[in-house]
Parts: sequence; structure tokens; C-alpha cells
Amino acid sequence: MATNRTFTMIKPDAVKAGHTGAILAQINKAGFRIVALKKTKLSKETAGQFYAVHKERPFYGELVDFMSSGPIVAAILEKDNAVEDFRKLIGATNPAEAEAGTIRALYATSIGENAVHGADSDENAAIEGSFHFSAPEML
Ligand code: FUP
Repeated sequence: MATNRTFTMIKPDAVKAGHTGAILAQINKAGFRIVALKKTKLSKETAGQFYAVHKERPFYGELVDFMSSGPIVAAILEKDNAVEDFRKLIGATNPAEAEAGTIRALYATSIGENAVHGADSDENAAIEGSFHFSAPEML
């Protein structure tokens, strides 16, 4: 069942470069309501747990190092068709292939340092949201 919620993280590259405000504004402008929001820093251990699904991939070590390299901003977002619409808003994983005007086209520098995360299914959105937020924080 579609939940109309998705989960995102503004990644360390974009937070460090000062793009947090512009990215949140673009998300709001696209019609998403911010349900939960926090700036935090992942440890290597929590980044490893979050991306456990990619454990066997060759880029896993780099991904964990990068995602624990500085603060991130985690958020739960709400909108009709949230998961799919948010994936459209952020653009392709590789910024070189991301459509003009998408968040990754605007702010990402490489496939590894690609500015934002977006959940890829309703099920993962719920799992990833609960990884970062408790029920009373999801308002
Ligand atoms: P996405 O769902 O668009 O974030 O992309 P994936 O789930 O395929 O990948 C998750 C993260 O792994 C990406 F955001 C960045 C990293 N990655 C790499 O570093 N190299 C790759 O070749 C693919 C992904």
C-alpha cells in the first residue's frame, strides 16, 4: 500500500557546501511537506547498517566512509506518490545523467558524492525513516 511518504538525506557533500537551505526550499516548492527533519552525523557503524543492502558492492567501503565523513540532514517527506515523485526531483544516481534542474544535476559532483538520497520504495522509505526517527518525531 502506498504510504505517500518518502525518506531522504542531504549528504555530507551538499551539507558541507552550504546547500541545505536551497535543497529544502526546492523540496518544499515541489509540494512535499516536511514530516520529520534533523541534522546529525552517521558513525561508520550506522552508515554501514543503513547501506547494508550494498554490502557486497565494490563501492560499499567508499560509500560508508563518505556518508560518515560529515553531518547529514535526514528527513521524512509527504506528498501523493512521494517515493516516485521524489526520485524524479533528485534525478539519476550519476549527476552526469541527471535531468537539468534536478537536485543532483544542480548540486551533486559525482556518482559517489551525489548530494541527496531518496528511498526507492514505500517499504524502504518506512524502514529508513524509522532508522532515523521515532514515532513522536514523525509529525
Ligand atoms: P540511488 O538509489 O540513486 O541513491 O542509487 P543506488 O541505490 O544505486 O546507490 C546508493 C548509493 O551508492 C549512491 F547514492 C552512491 C553510491 N554509489 C556509488 O558510489 N557508486 C556506484 O556506482 C553506485 C552507487
